[in-house]
Amino acid sequence: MRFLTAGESHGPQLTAIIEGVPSGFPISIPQINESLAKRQRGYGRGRRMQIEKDQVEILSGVRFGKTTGAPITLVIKNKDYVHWQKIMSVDDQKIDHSRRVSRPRPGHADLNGGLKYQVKDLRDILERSSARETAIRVTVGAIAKQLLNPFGIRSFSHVINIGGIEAKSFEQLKPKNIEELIQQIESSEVRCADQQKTELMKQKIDQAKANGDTVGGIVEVVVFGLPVGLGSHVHWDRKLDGRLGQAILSIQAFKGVELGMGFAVANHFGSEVHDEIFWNEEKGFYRATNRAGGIEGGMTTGEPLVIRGVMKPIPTLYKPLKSVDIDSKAPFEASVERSDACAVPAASIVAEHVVLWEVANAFFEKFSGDSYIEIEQQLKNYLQLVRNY
Ligand code: EPS
Repeated sequence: MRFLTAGESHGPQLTAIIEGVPSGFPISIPQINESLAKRQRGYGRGRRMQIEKDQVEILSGVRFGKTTGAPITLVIKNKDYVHWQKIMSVDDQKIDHSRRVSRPRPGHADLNGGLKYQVKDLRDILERSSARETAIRVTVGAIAKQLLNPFGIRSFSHVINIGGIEAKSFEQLKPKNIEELIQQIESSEVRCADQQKTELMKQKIDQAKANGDTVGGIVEVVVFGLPVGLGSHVHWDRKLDGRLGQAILSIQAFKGVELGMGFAVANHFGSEVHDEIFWNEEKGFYRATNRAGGIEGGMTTGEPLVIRGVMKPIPTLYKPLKSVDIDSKAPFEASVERSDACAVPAASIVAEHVVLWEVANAFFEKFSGDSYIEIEQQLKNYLQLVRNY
């Protein structure tokens, strides 16, 4: 499968076209909208989120609630567009430069993009580099989620650090009841299972906001029910961990990614890092630990996939940062722009959905076919082979 997205932050809409989706998979629009609503929530979001009410429209590829095998077109309308029609006009007769940007904001794509594309209105860059685009990527991931659902593959995401306030990771939580954990995450305004840490994280966001500043953090995504052997060891671009790394780092403002123990492996001996292999009649092959985060040799192990990403504090600050005007070359202190103080909770939803897209792609490479029935049969055969190995 593949997809493209298009659309500007203050343009009329965001669009995605997904190609290669097999037929016969149920698609629920309310389920996609639920993912979109979760991405819009979260303590620390700015005024823009009060304007938008993201709802997906499906314009092709789904009929009577099921995929047909044809390309799926997804659209989210930008409600804020009504205020930006002149500024974002396609027509060269209606040029309005009143919101021209000549002052590149440190930490954004503005300056590099302006130099690279040789545009003198940096709005041309910021409109597309904006994290508004993550809304449409969540819809793509929400389709992937529904393609994986019939095979018992489930996921969740949560926040384990905001501005240095750390909460337990999935491995540290060792939850006995996943549904309970998910409920705790969903009831937290920052998507953190720990109530006390939720309050501390909110205080940190308030503190940043009061100072005209922003905070980043760490999100974690967990995917269960994966069969062994998605991805491959044979080539660089077939390794699932490499592909997941690309997916996470492609999210606006993400600066790092780790799987399982991640960077902490540097502090340990090999005997403390690797997952020993066991076998019994009931489970077949299994590991008693999951330090690898569910991937070895670029392939899934059958244990839960555990991946984290770190998001930098949003670079649009009320507190001015030094920069240089592209016309006068004179230094200035960046002007005030509307912004979020923290978008880490939203980013955890984005991370989950980009991960699900990569997982779904790897799944359909292994179990390829044009229809649900074909794919289901292949999975059954393969699981039998694994069982009898
Ligand atoms: C963003 C800036 C803000 C955020 C936006 C991402 O938008 P605006 O410039 O319109 O105030 O609200 O995020 C979204 C619109 C969204 O849907 O997540 C940026 O510069 O990246």
